[in-house]
Amino acid sequence: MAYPFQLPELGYAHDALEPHIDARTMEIHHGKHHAGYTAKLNAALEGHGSLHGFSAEKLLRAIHSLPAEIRGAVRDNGGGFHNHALFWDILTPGGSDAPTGKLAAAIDATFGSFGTFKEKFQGTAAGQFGSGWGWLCVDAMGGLSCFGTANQDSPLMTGFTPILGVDVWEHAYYLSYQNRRPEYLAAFWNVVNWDRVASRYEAAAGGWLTA
Ligand code: MN3
Repeated sequence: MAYPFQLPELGYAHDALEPHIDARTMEIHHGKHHAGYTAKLNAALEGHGSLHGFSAEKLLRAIHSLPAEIRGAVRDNGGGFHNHALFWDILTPGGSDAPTGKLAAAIDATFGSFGTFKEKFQGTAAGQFGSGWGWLCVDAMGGLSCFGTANQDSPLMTGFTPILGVDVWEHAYYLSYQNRRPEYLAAFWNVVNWDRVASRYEAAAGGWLTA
């Protein structure tokens, strides 16, 4: 997808992730917040025809090479566009408890166990000060890395490919959880689509996978 970017479909109903993520939050988050990032990304790119053929991923990977006058807007709104598209994609009602296959093996090899990984991911997301995201990413050599970013900063801007992300802006959880971010993060695991995360892992790790 390239300019003009369009708000991606959710792929499930607003209330499909209840009780873990409530319908009203999903309506506002997708229909207002994500739509807003999409519109502002398009507005930033409108007068820059030479960039209209590029995907959001490519624009974010090339952030330091973009014209200075739109770099901030693409960082914020391109990041917001791409981060949320990933987020909806890796959520599903009735997700499985844990990954299988190559991703499961890589998580065990990197973090020691799936349980240890969950603790690290959840701790990273809980500890992200202010608004931001918690991520599991593939690095440039196919390895796994877990870290947070502030605001809408995308891991793509620093050479990482995000495969699992959790939005920790208050707009993502405040209606149901208020200030109880750890409860939201604990509930998040119930709606992760591990098949999609695994697909993203295998696509990103690509040639580095030997198994
Ligand atoms: Mn959000």
